[in-house]
Formats: sequence, structure tokens, C-alpha cells
Amino acid sequence: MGSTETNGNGPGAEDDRGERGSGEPEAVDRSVDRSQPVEKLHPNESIKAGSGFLRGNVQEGLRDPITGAIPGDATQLTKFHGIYQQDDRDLREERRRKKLEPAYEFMIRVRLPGGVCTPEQWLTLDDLARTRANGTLRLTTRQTFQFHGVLKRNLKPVLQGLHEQLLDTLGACGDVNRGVMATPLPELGKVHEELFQVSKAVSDHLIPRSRAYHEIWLDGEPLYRGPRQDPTDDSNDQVTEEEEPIYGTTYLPRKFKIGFAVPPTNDVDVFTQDLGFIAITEGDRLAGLNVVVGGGMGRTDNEPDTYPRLGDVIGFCPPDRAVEVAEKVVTIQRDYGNRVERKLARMKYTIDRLGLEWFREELHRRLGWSLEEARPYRFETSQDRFGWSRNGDGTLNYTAFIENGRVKDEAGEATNGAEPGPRIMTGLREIARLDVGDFRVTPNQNLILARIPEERAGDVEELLEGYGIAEVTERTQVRRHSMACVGLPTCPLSMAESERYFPELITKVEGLMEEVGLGDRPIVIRMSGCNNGCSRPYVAEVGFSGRAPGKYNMYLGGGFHGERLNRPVLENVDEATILEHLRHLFQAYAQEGEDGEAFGDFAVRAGHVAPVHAGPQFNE
Ligand code: SRM
Ligand code: SF4
Repeated sequence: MGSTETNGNGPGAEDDRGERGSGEPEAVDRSVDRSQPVEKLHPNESIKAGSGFLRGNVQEGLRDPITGAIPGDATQLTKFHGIYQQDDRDLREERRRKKLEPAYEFMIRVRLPGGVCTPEQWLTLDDLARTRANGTLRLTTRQTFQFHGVLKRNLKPVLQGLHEQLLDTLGACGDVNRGVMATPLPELGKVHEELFQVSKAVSDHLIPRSRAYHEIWLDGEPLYRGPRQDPTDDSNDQVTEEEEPIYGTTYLPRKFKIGFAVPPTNDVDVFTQDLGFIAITEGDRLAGLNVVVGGGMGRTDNEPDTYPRLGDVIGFCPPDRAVEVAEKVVTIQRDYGNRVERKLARMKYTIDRLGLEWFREELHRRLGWSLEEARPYRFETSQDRFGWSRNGDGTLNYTAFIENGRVKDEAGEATNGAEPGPRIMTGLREIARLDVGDFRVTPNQNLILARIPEERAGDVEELLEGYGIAEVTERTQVRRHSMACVGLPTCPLSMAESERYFPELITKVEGLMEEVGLGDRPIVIRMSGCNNGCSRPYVAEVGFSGRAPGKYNMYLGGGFHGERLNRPVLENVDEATILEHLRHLFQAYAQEGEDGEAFGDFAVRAGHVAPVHAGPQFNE
């Protein structure tokens, strides 16, 4: 079925699904909205449709010895397999001058629902990072791992190495449901276990069913030989037709994100997810989930029809119906999302275009039952609690601060009598070798060493101290609450430095806070290297997005626990201007801030910025 077929179920189209309840997902491809003219569909729609369920020319591209790249459209398809083609931007200019092709390399993103892995899996990730990638591991804002700097010849070995540890990268990127996030807090005990199982079930249910991943990366038996020429002829048993019962041949119009939060901790920034679930607990049980739809951060500078948006709470469902709710929400977006203009294709725009009430009714119709009224909940923080904590069963956890998620050893050994820097990568490897508990990536790019038996905590502590991890974890609150996206040199979309520069800016911010007497107050500051907002900067109390080398937009007034968007206050400015503005704000906060008042709330109350109540207001 090609993109030229408009068998969708868009506005005004007939619908036959009203009666269907929670049964099997619909097997019919309804992935193109009839109201969207075929000739105007975004080119990615035909790439997906013509790819034979995500195969395309990926195999051929991998075998091409002439280039370090995977040529052509195949790079759009590798994304669905968790692989992004990049080039080292630090080397771009020099290689261009030498008339060499760019220094092609790949980023690989692991699919890790809820961010939990075993010590054995950690050791494999660590080994692959050192032998097949750039020697570092990157913890992401969606609780998983990325490898950077992987050469084409190393792609298969990395994916095969992950497979041996029951890890994969399928659907970590691309126009499908991405890695499902869930509050990783071990001290939640049974609630975490239940929540983790629900989030994993949702993740499993929404994984693409295509066998392309197995064929291409794991040398699996090829299944798909293209569509039958004659649908009545089944004599050729080489032909195995595949189905994507949820996604259809053209998958989703755009990426889709799901997160589960457990109040009072909104670490997953549940209101920034396309689909969020807020756990409602009764004692140590998960009683159900409030359903939140329509969050998203991505926007484009100078295009006011694009904006960040916080999701709306539309009801409550029992835990065992979350999979069904997720599937139906995804199918609404599949059928009604914009497939012409990718900048307007996220579900937040679908909801604003068609209306929240319409969306809720359509969801109820597809479910065949209605969500209950949303239950009360209260968030207090979006941050991690660092250091040691104890679980109900007596085991212990240690939350380590990993600055901007980069797991690495500081360069080299001590020379000239200088102190060696922290050796976080080696330290975590040694801790994994103790083989106790599990590792949990937090939504704030940090790491929890979870469920450590009390009698082994001393061994872990010794390694945390010895490799400098404990010292790093004791840094100021403003640093520990900060987050930067990857940015340069790997991200092709980056306009300015992010991860490599942000620690330096934070040092200056710490200086300012000290100077005006704010001391060690917690302020949430986040930086992204461009407007896409991968560090979720538009819900930070202070946010930055890169505009050009050394130039950033600054945003102010987000809620401390992700409950309010911020708003642009400075555009395209340099560090000196940023620091001057912050000094003025910090002085006012130090003098006029009320007891316990968060900085973002103060900035709004004191009139330094007007609050944003709905996404489109962000640009006003
Ligand atoms: Fe992101 C694209 C990195 C979380 C919004 N993001 C990218 C790419 C793949 C660039 C590209 O398209 O070529 C970046 C790769 C950089 C690199 O070298 O690694 C990239 N995004 C990241 C990570 C690694 C940032 C980090 O520092 O941790 C995060 C990986 C998450 C994961 O494990 O799946 C990451 N990205 C996010 C988030 C935060 C979240 O999901 O909670 C957002 C904002 C939320 C949202 O989606 O609305 C986000 N990334 C984007 C967008 C804008 C999407 C939009 O709606 O406009 C892009 C660009 C795009 O999709 O066209 C993007
Ligand atoms: Fe790249 Fe922009 Fe995302 Fe940062 S925010 S990782 S620069 S796409």
C-alpha cells in the first residue's frame, strides 16, 4: 500500500470502529487522513510507505564500501531502528577544505522502558561504548543510553552485542512511540514495580512489529519479499506479508512520547509528553492513572504557529486499561495527525486543531467505554533526590549526579602533580562488577544505583568515593538541577554549544547566586543547543535555546515541578547579557522572594515575566 492511497479515517470520513472495545488492534491501515491531499504529503510519508516495513535500502547502504555514510533515504529509515547518521561537526570545515567527505558516524539510542537495566547489561553497554563508540555513554533526558561516534562498520556489532543482553534499539527513534518513561524511584517499592510493569506493557504493545530489525541487524531469516503481485496467488511461499496492526504502512505522522509519573515527583515532566499517565496510589497499591494528552516541547524560532504545550488531564483509567488507552490515543494521532507539514505534526497540534473535547469523545468512542473523572494529585518536584536513600525492604539506593548525562572519565591521569578528575565511567564499571541491585537512568540524566543490600553498601560507597562520583554528587543544587542536551559536535541541528558549554555557564551562575546571597537555592535551569528543546527547557524556571555560536534565547518563569511553561525574555544574546539579566533577577529574588517561593513563581508574581497558561501564548 503506497502513500497514494487515502484509506484514512480523517475528519468527515466514515468510521466503523465505534463498537470496538479493547480487543485486537485494528488490522487495517488507516494511516493517511483523507482530508490531507496526497500530492502534498510530506516526502517522508512516501519513504515510509515504500520501505517495505522499514527495510528500504538500509542493507545496501550498509554494504556500500565507498562511503562512511548510509546513502539516500535509508537514513530516514535507520531512525526507526534507533540509529541516526551524523558527522563530527568539529571536523566538518577542515574536511570540507581537504575535499573529504564529512566524518560520518552514527548515534545509537537504546530502547530501555522506564530506564532500568541490570549490572550485567551495564557492563555490556560500557564495553560497547569503549570498543565500538567514542568511549563515553550518554544518559538521555528520556532515561536511556546513547552511543556516539559509532562508525558504519560497528553498527551491527553494537546492535548484536546489545541483543545478547536482551537489549535493542527498535523504535527508539522514528515516527513511532518512543522510549516509554516512568518514575524510576526504588523507594516506591510495590508501586514502582506495578508502574514499571504497566509502562513496559505499553512499550511492548507499541513496538513496531516489522521483522526488518532482525533481518538487517541480527542476520535474521528474511521474511518479507515485497507485496504479492496477485493477491489470490499464495503459491509463492517466499512471500510473507507483514502487518503493522497499529501503525500501518506509514507509521505515525511524527514521533510520539509517553511517560508515567508518580506524585509528588514529576521527574518525567508528564505534561510534556504526547501521552502522560499520573499514578494515583492507595497505600502501596497503584489504584489507577490519570490520563494527560497533548504535551510537547518542540518549536521553531520565528514561526509562531509552533509552540511548546503542556498536556491536559482528561480522565482516569484503571492500570490494566492503560495499554488500551495508549493504543487508541496513538491511533487517533495516526489517523488525524498532520502528514503534510512535519513541523505541525505532533499530537499537541492535532488536539489544538480539532479540540480537546473532540479528542476526548473520539477516544471514548474508540475505547467503547469512557474514562472516569480525573482523581486529585499533587506534584512537588521534578528533581532527583541525590545520595543515599532506604527502601521499605531495607535495601539502599544511591542517586549519583551525572552532569548532563555524560558518563566518561575526565581526560587522562594526573600529570604534573594535578589531581585527577572524576573517573565516572570506570567507577560505574567497578560498581557494576559488584553485581548488586540494578541501575536506573533518571529522567534528569542522572543514575540511581538501586536496591543495594545493606551489607554491600560499604563496597559501593568505597567505589563512589574512590572514583570521585560521591564528590560530584555533592555539587550545588543549581548544578544538580541543571540539564543540557547533547548539542555540538554530534547533533546536526545544534545552533550553539550545549552540553560542552553549560557547566561553565552554571559555574558563573553559582558565582552570581553566591554574590547576591542566594547561596545554595534550588533553581531549575536547562539548556538546549537549538529550539527543539531536548532538555525540556520550556518548562524550566530558566531555559536557554541556542540561536548561533555563543548566542542564546533565554526563557523565564517555568514552574518548579514542570506545571507551567516559561516565556522568552531575551533573544539571540551572548553570555554577558545573560549574566547581567540574571544578576538583576537574582538580586530581586534574594530581596523580595518569599519564604519557600520558587524562583519561577517569584519571577511571575513579581511581574518579571507574564505567565503562560496555554501553548500559543508562549509566542505572544
Ligand atoms: Fe531530541 C531531535 C537528542 C529528548 C525534541 N534529539 C533530536 C536529535 C536526534 C537530532 C536529529 O534529529 O538529528 C538529537 C540527537 C543529538 C545527539 O547527537 O545525540 C536529539 N533528544 C535528544 C537527547 C539525546 C537529548 C539529551 O541530551 O538527552 C534526548 C534523547 C531522548 C531519548 O532517549 O529518546 C532527546 N528531544 C528530547 C526531548 C525531551 C523528551 O522527550 O522528554 C524533546 C522535547 C519533547 C518533545 O518531543 O516535544 C526532544 N528532538 C526533539 C525535536 C523536536 C520535536 C518537535 O516536536 O518539534 C527534535 C527534532 C525533530 O524531531 O525534528 C529532536
Ligand atoms: Fe540537538 Fe537541538 Fe536536541 Fe539539542 S535541542 S540535542 S541541539 S536537536
